[in-house]
This record gives sequence, C-alpha cells and structure tokens, in this order.
Amino acid sequence: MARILVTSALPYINGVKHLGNLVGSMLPSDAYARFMRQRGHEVMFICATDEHGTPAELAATKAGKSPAEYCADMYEVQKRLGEGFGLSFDHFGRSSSKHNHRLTQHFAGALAREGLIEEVTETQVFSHADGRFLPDRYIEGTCPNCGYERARGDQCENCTKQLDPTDLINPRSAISGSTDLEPRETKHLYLKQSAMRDRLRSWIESKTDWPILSTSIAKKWLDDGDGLQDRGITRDLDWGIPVKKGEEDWPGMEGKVFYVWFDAPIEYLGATAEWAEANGLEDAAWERWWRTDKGADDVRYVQIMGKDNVPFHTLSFPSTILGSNEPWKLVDYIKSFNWLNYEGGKFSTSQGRGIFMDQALDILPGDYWRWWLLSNAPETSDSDFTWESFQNGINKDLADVLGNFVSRVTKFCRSKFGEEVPAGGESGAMEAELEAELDKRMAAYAAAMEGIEIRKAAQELRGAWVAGNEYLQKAAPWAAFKTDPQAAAAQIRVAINLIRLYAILSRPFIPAASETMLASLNLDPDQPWPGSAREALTALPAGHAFSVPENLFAKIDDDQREAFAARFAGKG
Ligand code: B3M
Ligand code: ZN
Repeated sequence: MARILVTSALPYINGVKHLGNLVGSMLPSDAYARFMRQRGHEVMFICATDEHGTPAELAATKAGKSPAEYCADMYEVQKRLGEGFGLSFDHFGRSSSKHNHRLTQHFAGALAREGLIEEVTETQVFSHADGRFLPDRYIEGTCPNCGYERARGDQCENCTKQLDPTDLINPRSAISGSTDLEPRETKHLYLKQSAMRDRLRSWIESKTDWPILSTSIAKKWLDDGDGLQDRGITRDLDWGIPVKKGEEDWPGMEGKVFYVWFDAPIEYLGATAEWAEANGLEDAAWERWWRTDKGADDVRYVQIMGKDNVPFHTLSFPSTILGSNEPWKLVDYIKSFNWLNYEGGKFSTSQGRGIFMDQALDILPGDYWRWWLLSNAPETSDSDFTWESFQNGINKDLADVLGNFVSRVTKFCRSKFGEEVPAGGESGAMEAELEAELDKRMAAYAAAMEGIEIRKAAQELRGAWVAGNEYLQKAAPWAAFKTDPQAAAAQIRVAINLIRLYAILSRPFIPAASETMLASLNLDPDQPWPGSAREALTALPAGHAFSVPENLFAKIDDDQREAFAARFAGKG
C-alpha cells in the first residue's frame, strides 16, 4: 500500500470548460485516482479553480460582477459540473483561498531569502484605448519563435514557447484590438529561473520513466535556454494575491499582485491545506502530503495536464519548489495529453464550437462522455471527436457489449431461476478458458492503469466485457436450460459474478453504471479488487439475491446523432 498524490491541472475560472479541457486533465486524473483507491492505496486527489489574472477580471467585467463575486459563482458552476461527471476529487479548491495567499507569499519570501528574486524596473505595455496595462495573454502578436500571428503575450499556442508580452512582433490589444500601445515604466519581481538551470536539468534527466510528451517539451525549453529566462512573477492588476515577502510588506510592490502562473501551481498545496481545514484537521494532515520532512517522503506525486501546461510544471513550478530550499515535495511523474479536436477542427470557446461540460450533461449522462473521452484520450497524438465515433462507442461498447450482457443475464436468471444466484452444476473447460482470458485482461488492464495508459486500459476493459459475451454465446444457457438446467445454473452463476467483476473493473471509467450494477446485486460500491478471475467468478454464492437493473445505456440513433451534430456545429 502506497500513498499517491494526484493533481489535475486547474481549470481556469473564466467559463465552463469544454470536453477537450476535461479529457486533458480532470477526467484521466479521476480514472487514475479511482483505480489507485480501488487497489487499496491511500490517495489524495486534488484540483481547484485557477482564479487570478486578466481573463478572470475581464470575464467578471463582462458579466457585470466584481472578480470576487464572479469567481465565487463560477467556482460553484465548475464544482457542480465536475460532480456531474463523477470527478472524485478529495478536494476541489480555489486558488483565491486564504491558504494559497499565505503559501504563495511564503514561497516568494523564501525565494527572496535564497537570492532568487530580482527587482526590475521595466517598461510595460499600457493600452490607451483600454485604459490599463496589458499584461500576458491580452496582448496578441506574431511569435518571434515560429511566426504564428496570433501568439499570446504569455505563450505561443502554436509552438508552446513561453513568451513575455514585449517579445511579440506587431503587438495589439486582444481586448480592443487597439495598436495604440505605450510602453511605461513599472517595477516588477523576477524569478531567476536561469540560476536554476543545472538543478532543473539534472532533475529532469533523472526522470527516465516519464512519457516522451512530457520530457521532450521539458528538455526542449531547457536546452533551448530561452525557456529558462528569468520570469516576471508580478503584475499590475487589482485581482490576485498581493505581493508580500512572507508576512511582510514588500516595499515598492504596493498595489501589485503575483502573476497567475506563479500562484496557480502553489494552489496544489493550497487546496490540500483547504482540504485539511474543511475536514477539521491540523496542518500536519496536509503537510504529510507535501513536506518531505513531515512524511511526504513516501508519497508518489503524479501530475496530469494538457501539453501546453508542461513547461510551467517542468520548469517554472519546480523552480519555485527547488528554489525555496525547503523540503517540499517535487512531482514524481508527469502525464500529459495532446489535443482533442472537434469534428476535424479546434474546440473554440469564442466561437461556441464543440461541446461544453454543461451542454454535454444536458443531453447525456456523465458516464457516456467518460467512456468515449477516456477510450479515445489524445495520448500519443491528437484525437478527434466526431458524433459518428461517439455514437459508435456508446452503442457498441456500452449498449451492445456491456449493457446487453447485464440485461440478458439478469433477465434470463429471473425468468428461469428467480432473483437469486442459482445453485447447482459445476464449472468446466469453458469456464477455465474464460478465467484464463480474464486473468490476462485484468493483468494488462491493471498494468495500463498503473502506467496511466488510459486508452490501452480501455481496450483491455472492453476486451474483458467481450470475453463475457463470447462465453455467454458459447455456453448458451438458454439452450442448456432445456436439456441440462444444472449446467445452465452454473453458467448463470458465473455470468452474474461477471457482472460484479465488470462493475469493479469499470469503476474508473463509468462509476455511475458501476454503482448501478453493484446496487442491483445488493452490493456496496466499494468491492475489493479481485486477486484472480477464479476468485471473482465465485465471489457471489448461490442464494445471493439481486434485482434486474434499469437498462444501463440507451443507444443513440441516427436522428439523434444528426440533431446533436447540428446543435453543436457552432456559430460558424
Ligand atoms: N489554468 C490551464 C490554462 O488555463 C491552467 C492550468 C493551471 S495548472 C496549475 O491554460
Ligand atoms: Zn510560436
């Protein structure tokens, strides 16, 4: 039994997230956290809303609310949607929490003490049309690295390079489009990331087990040198964490706040502290996950995120942690995802193109989305959501294979033997063959989940479902019943136990259906992970009562599919 800390990248507060955001971090982290809990490990699964920065301020203004009010409202919306998708966070926090304020100020103080903070007077872009400084992502222009014309001031979406607004060629305000921009002097804090290069390099080079997508992005920016430029960590904004050196004021920094990417990852710790407080626990309870001098030495820390977030988690955040020279826990494994596209193009928030979390739950239950998204997760390359593929995945995998199995078995048993596991008969060669196949599938499934290879795990899970259908087809208890009811009874006993096994194995992917299956078997959702197929297929003895569940999954017909596709085509 191990202790596993899992953090999902923090969804930004400025609106409902789309399915691409969901599958790039929150959903796979949930599947992984659920699996690890089932395997008996002690898991801490953390997420939060990322609430600071210009986009939050602007979204609030647009909504006619103060940033604090807007964030409080959107937090509730995102929390509720997460619950709708069955995201099993131990805590879903807020980067604007008092804990994150305290920790962020603490880290800034520690970095200053270690000589890693520089005060720099710099010229920053002031927009006359907008009446404000235009930091980071609200300046658009051409990327100096790759020539992409719509690069943002914090990062180029096209080549993932971290940028400063002043790096952009032909800059313009992303708010008003105005090019009436004036450079003005203002003082800011810089984190001397360049001084961390050697420590970061040896740390990243020690991570030989990381997926290529994570290490290649990290090494690219490390070797390029540019990725490790000193970074401004303060901004001229009202909404954010006030710049302080620990608990002390920071002369010259009045009215400024920390840069959102400085405080956001610190919220992983902040949210764990929020969890402790919400549960009436002392600081030691969260510190044992984060302080290597207070028990976090045996924690395995896994971060899951979209690929655009990798540089911030392999260079920036580790600079904060390592630079503090305090015994904080560093990440052990970074799993990152490519993009999910929508019908061959990008999901677009501004154009309303694609499917957003609220809309998805309006039309179908969370499990349908979970299954398609996870079994098509953009792991080794980008993947494409199409309604046809979605319809196929739901109808074939969920309805035809799993749902149909459960319904056939329980209904047949009810009609021939009554609503309890039947007695009589014995297992034979067919069952031995099934067990061998399942043992193989279960081992491969567990190995894939351990390695967070989500698509592969989904394939093995589907393979296990298929094996049960093939067994049922071959055993044909409906035929056996006529000549040898004892044999049919033994087969149905195996099949009902298969339902239980499927519920256990499927839980990381389709937790609601898993719970329904177990409830119909009068079982608690927390079933022990089976040691072997033999053990699993004999778990429920003759006489164990069940009831036939409601249809687990409804099929999506062609008319429905076309209507969905038309509805989500976007504004054009
Ligand atoms: N909020 C993702 C984004 O907005 C960002 C992740 C933070 S993880 C600490 O692109
Ligand atoms: Zn670029």
